[in-house]
Amino acid sequence: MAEVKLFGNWGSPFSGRIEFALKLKGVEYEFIDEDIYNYKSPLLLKYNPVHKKIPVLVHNGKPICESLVILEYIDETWEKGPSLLPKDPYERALVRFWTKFLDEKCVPTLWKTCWSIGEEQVKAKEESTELLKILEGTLSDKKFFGGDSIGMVDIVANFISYWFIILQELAGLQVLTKEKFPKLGAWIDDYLNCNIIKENLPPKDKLTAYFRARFEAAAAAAAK
Ligand SMILES: N[C@@H](CCC(=O)N[C@@H](CS)C(=O)NCC(=O)O)C(=O)O
Repeated sequence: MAEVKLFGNWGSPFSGRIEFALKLKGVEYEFIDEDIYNYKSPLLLKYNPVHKKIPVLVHNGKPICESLVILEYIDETWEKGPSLLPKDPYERALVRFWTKFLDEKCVPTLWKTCWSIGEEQVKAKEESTELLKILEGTLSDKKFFGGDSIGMVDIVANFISYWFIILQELAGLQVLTKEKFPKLGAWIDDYLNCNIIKENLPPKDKLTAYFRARFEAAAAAAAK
């Protein structure tokens, strides 16, 4: 039987992407929870010597790194279960375009909005709003970015649906609200309501406590 291991972290949205995809496909795997910010295991460093980051999927002893690469690998390797990418080459190109947009633009800007202060935060907030407007337009009348069912873009956008909502609340921000972005708001509800997603999200209390501690540490460091 195929041996599938995921080196991840319980609270990471990047790690979550891979867990959701494996669960959607019905692939059994062993999860190795790396304490990435304190200690990186020798196996993680062996499997991802270039970036030294989670997630890493190890399939029959062979490592695959970078979540977008891993998601495509999963889709191609386990064809049973729902497809994460469409078959049509043009549609596949569009999926890659949007996942790249999410990773290169949306995730870093939304993250920065929560962790910066002053002028830097004002600018990041404005940029985040513009990026969210683009996503709102892309959703249009679709239930999911993937159409009627969850696809790779939805999974890659998971940071926005859950992690960012927790972070913006802790930061006292209201960048993404249902009033400002009704389509994204409906997408978040539908996405988080899917059983596979709901059952595999990190517990809200635990994630909130983890981020709160990081916020307090950042504030203490800034006050020094
Ligand atoms: N581009 C990577 C990003 C993964 C990533 O940022 N992982 C973080 C955890 S959320 C990590 O391992 N950080 C450890 C470090 O930066 O040393 C991907 O898509 O897989």
